[in-house]
Amino acid sequence: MSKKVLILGLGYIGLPTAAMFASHDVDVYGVDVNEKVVENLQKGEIIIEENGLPELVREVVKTQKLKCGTTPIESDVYIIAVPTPVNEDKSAGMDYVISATKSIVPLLKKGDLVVLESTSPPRTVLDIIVPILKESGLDIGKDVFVSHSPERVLPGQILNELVNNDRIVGGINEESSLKTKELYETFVKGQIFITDSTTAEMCKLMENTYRDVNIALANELALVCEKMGINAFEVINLSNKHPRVNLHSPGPGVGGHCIAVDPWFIIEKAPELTKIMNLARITNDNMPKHVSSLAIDMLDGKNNVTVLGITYKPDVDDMRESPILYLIEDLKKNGVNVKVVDPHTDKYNVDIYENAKDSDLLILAVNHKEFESIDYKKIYENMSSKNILDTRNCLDRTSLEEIGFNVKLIGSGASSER
Ligand code: SAJ
Repeated sequence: MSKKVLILGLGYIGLPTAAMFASHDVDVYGVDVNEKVVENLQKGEIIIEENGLPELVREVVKTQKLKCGTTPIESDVYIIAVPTPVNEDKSAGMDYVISATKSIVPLLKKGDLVVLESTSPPRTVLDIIVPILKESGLDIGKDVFVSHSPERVLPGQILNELVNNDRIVGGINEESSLKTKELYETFVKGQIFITDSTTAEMCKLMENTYRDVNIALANELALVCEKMGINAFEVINLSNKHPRVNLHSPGPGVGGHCIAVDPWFIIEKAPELTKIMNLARITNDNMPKHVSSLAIDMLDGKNNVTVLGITYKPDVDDMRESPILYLIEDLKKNGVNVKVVDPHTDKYNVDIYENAKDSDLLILAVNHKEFESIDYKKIYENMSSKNILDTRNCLDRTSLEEIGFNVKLIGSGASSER
């Protein structure tokens, strides 16, 4: 493609997208307000962990297909991939989207395409983006084309999913959609489906809400199974043998920048109509507190805990909205001493055996691959009390009990010591 592409926001989505276009022979200019991100990138270095991304970025910076800076320059295509956080009052934080859009207004010319990738409440393109772009004096829809094409990639699998996932494109008119489809055909091998911008916005939100509500259902089941003295994971495994059932997994809560956030963007638009979504959010947000109370029961008056994993899910370095942060906060509030081990973070990349020493309880909070090779016999010898709480159903209970541990699995009946 001969068109130049400018990407605003070089984070978890913007940077891989920029690198992907650049590796397909497109001239890409990345913009980020964070000078450190830009300085590093100019040297071909990145500060986020994502499979295959460092190599790809190094290559496209070297070939000069990807350049970057802190302010936008004239381009043909502008892709907005800035964060849309949720505010304290659960409303969508649209400030970054607004300032990114404003920053390109003086640069717009006839024939340009503007694509919003950031996950946004329904009608953002129509009610926020288009009115700002109109300040350019150009005819939006005729001179300048506008679409929403939400990112749908799974952190940890971003490069693969950017190429292979199906993609939704929602333009403000057909021409906008077609131009956006053509843009992403540069690297997307999945199907590209065309719709209007508000439908595209709602699709993205519903995908993550579907997952949130289903995880809440699994978490609720876990609480019931704990009460009934049966194992929720066994119930789920057997129930999922039904051809039309796909129960999700209970856990210590829902983290990350997407699933724990996106349902609020729908709820905000129709609070009176979104009771299930709202309740799912509350159920999932309560899980860290529940895990904390299970831990406190197991501690039985003792107070040294070692938490394994602090990121929001396995094998990523992202701690945003991680439920484990809330778990730790609640434990500390209850006077518990907490040590954390997490090989994916700089701060907690510490020796597991050293940090489990004198501990009264080990909480397996995130099932990182690195934890699969833990020598529990070695840990057992140095712990003060021999308790393990598994929040992910990833430990072999029988072999731990053979070593002598008292094991408790979230969503199941009593621990080994009945
Ligand atoms: N989790 C559970 N139980 C489950 C599944 C997940 O407790 O059965 C927890 C995880 O531990 C984690 C959280 O939910 O804390 C979310 O993890 P995830 O792997 O389900 O999803 P994300 O947030 O990493 O990525 C999601 C993806 N959306 C869907 O799968 C519908 C991804 O495709 C989106 O692009 C991304 O959100 C996004 O950016 O919106």
